[in-house]
Amino acid sequence: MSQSMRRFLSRRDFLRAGAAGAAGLAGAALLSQPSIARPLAQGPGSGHTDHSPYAMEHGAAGMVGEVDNVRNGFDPMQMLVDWDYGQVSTLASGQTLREYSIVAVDKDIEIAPGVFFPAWTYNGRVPGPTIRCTEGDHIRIKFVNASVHPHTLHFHGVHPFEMDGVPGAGPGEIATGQRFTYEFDAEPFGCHLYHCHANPLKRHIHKGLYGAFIVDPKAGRPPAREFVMVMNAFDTNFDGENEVYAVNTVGHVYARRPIPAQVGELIRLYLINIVEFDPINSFHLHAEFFNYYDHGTTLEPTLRTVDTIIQAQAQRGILEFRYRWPGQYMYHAHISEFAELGWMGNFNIVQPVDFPAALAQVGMDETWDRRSTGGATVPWRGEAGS
Ligand SMILES: [Cu+2]
Repeated sequence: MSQSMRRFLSRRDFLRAGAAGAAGLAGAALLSQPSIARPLAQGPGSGHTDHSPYAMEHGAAGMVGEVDNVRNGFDPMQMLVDWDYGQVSTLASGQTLREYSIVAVDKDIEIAPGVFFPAWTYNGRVPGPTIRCTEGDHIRIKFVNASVHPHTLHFHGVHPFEMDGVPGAGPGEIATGQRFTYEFDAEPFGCHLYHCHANPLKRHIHKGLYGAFIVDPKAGRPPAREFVMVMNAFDTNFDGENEVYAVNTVGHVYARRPIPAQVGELIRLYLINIVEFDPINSFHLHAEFFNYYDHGTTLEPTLRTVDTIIQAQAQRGILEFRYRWPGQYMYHAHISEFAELGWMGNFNIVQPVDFPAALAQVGMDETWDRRSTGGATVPWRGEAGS
């Protein structure tokens, strides 16, 4: 039995391990990796500085230990803002060309402290790179399959049949060691995704082969602090149910490392649901309401002034909101079990003067700040002060 096999835990074990589900997750981590175990959140004055107010107040939502981002090769804090613009050049026609490289590789990743998952990945990370471009750009993705299974790249967007990345279309499934270049013009603008479409589809998706595909409108969107959040989940024992739920893979990561933002500024989330096995996921924001753009394909909200939305599998959209007062505001799936099993986080809303400290608290710096506020491929050309 491999080391990661021994660490597999059933959903029932997670829930049984503690009275509260999240305590169960912590308990599971405790059992699986005692060397990193330490007590659950002990409240203010305990000497622990990395627990969110939620953990301190409720005493149950923290997880024990830390996921090793270096070993994983990716950090969910960075994933919020690390847009991949590709290699940019201009075609003879004047059209912008963006060239991307995606390699499918099999890799064990740590999805909660001490809990490992034998993932299939794009570029060694789950989710794969966040591909970002402008409506009308020509997109060229050089795909190499270095995994032991056949895979594809299927984009949600408009493209010719042979670029659809499904069995029977164009090259169909790309075998181990083979390569194919997908190319098409990026449309429509919106918050989209890509994923593997090899058979069996459910398996290829839940193993980790998916990523965000953001197409900016030609006239841009109003300036905002932007984050990409891919809601995902992991079936660690392959029983057809998920044991860990998350945004950007690591359970409860943003509860432990609250996402910094400033009072009054526009916050824009590109939210995507790629959870398998559970038909519905949701997002609930605390203490504020947001406007929602379903699929991101409109410039006017499709829902106004809501604090909860649901997304079916592969559904996605854009959320926009501002916080009026400083504080640590929670957001989570309003499916309580998902929240307890990892899908819960916090924004750390601070005054501008306190922002550098809020960044430092989660190990981020001005580069992260610039990526979060300057991610768009085109400047906003509309009215100011939206
Ligand atoms: Cu696949």
